Amino acid sequence: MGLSFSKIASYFPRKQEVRILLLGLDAAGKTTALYAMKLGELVTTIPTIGFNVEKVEYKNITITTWDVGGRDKIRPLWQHYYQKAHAIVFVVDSNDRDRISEASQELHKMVNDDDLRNKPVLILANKQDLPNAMSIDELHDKLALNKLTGDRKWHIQATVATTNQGLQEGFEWLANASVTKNVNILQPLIETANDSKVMKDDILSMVHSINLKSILAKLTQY
Ligand code: G3D
Ligand code: MG
Repeated sequence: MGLSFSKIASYFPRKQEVRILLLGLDAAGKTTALYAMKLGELVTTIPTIGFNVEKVEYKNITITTWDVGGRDKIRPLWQHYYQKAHAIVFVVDSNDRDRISEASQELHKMVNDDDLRNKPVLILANKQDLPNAMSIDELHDKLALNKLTGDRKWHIQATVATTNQGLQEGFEWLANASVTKNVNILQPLIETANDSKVMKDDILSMVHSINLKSILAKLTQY
């Protein structure tokens, strides 16, 4: 079943800012998923520090994506996005048995981060069209999803991003999970577009000075 972004937008309450992080190892299918959803313009920012952030905005919804894994030095830069996120989508290449444990480690590092605690997590078990793809049951095991406990809402959804299958179901779940009870998620964001431009300029200028400490100090202000 296909999914259009206007449909995704209709799942969420109007006028409420919704920020979704779409993360996963490289080649999991994140960019493909964003295109499959027929989003607006995909904007890539901050390429100079090897931290490629792709972002799409549609009405009140922003989806931001980057590749996770390796490169511990740039992790602190993610924190800003973590703090502001309402929900997380973690994309897994179901066919990549060699890197499934790395994907699992990244997933758990992410969900255990204080800034993401209790935010809903949708796991997209992507590339289900490939004959050797791991099943949902196998992924449940390999990704140690039984460790996602507590108040957190999570869901694993089989997808084929290239043919836009499963994305609608996944995002429907996410929208439902995002609009009930959790006060953080319902809290409207006060930030303006101007704020994010100031932040971007700040990051770029800090990056040019290549001083990770000052970057960290500055990021905590947002
Ligand atoms: P990323 O943004 O997470 O790094 P991409 O991943 O979206 O760039 O996808 C990486 C490769 O996986 C792409 O192939 C893409 O076409 C493919 N891919 C994404 N989703 C699926 C899927 O559901 N099934 C299959 N079979 N392939 C998928 P290329 O060849 O362009 O590198
Ligand atoms: Mg990509």
